[in-house]
Amino acid sequence: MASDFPARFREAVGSGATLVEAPGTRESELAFARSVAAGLSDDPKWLHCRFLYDAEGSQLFEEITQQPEYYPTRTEAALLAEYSVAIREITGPRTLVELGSGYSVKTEHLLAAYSESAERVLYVPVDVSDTALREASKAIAESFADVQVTGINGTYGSALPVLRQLSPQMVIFLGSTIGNFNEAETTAFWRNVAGHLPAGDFFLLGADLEKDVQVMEAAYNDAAGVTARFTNNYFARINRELGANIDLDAIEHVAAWSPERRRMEILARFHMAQTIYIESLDQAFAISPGEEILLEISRKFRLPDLEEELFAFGFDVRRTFTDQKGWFALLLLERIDDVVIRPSPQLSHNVR
Ligand code: AVJ
Repeated sequence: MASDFPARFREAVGSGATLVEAPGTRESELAFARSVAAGLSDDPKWLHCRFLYDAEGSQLFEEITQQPEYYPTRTEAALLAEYSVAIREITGPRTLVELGSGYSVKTEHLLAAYSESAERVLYVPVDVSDTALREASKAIAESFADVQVTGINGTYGSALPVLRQLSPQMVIFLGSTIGNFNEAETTAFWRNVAGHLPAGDFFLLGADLEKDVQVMEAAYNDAAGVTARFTNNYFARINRELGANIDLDAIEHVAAWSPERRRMEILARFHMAQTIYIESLDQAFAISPGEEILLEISRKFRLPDLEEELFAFGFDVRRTFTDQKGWFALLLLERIDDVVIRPSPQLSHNVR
């Protein structure tokens, strides 16, 4: 029963377990098929970006982060290396909860800073991949004797009901994954987090900032073609898991900046007609030559707008860390009490 999860999690932390599975984590066999069918029935067509990250896709994404054009990961890692101690000095000792932790590589800077000043640090990584969680907790146990890892295998949402019991804490959400959410999803996300995070707790957000269009577009069109393979893998996965027979050579990877929506859009353009047949649903979808399917968005942010939006959801910016070029930002946010209404410096210097 879903309501038992906070109690189960409390027991797991108490007994030092490395991993708890949140309810509903195992997807039904049909979930992928239904999601693909929903997107391909729409006009224009789209596909849920979540399904880009199967074992194959997650590995390709790791490879993307190592490409010279893909600046976000290394810029954020450098900020964490430089400012983790400053962040800990502001928040004081705390439990660290990380949404979408993956292999927790960048987080090691924070774990080092927080375990330096406390006898014991609890780290709660949250991820849908249990393999990544297991490998991360093993690596952390080897490097940090004073860090207890109790991970949650589940979606971001599944972790929210346990936040109340983890206070004082800092929730970490890195990589500008927030940019994957459209406006409606972003609103739902911040509402949900704000509703579960007690006042006085902190939230560390990694956000990719607007910059030269050429720089942003190059990051999603690397010369080695890894991002193109990442796009291709979505359709290879449809073939593998849904019994389709898509000609992968018919697909061209397209990644372009949308000035209206201020986001990168990653699409697959088909230059030949295709039929995508989904076995389990016995449904077929026709793709016309030239048709494009939207796979992923990556919104880029302007700091004053982002700070204003966060304030409206009950998050006050305590400090913003950016690199010299101003390409990426780490925002250290404090959850403030809803009933306290006070003038916001962000809002006032934002009125231009
Ligand atoms: C993992 C969502 C942060 O938007 O930059 C990178 C995904 N897709 N290249 C991003 C991605 C293609 C990435 N995030």
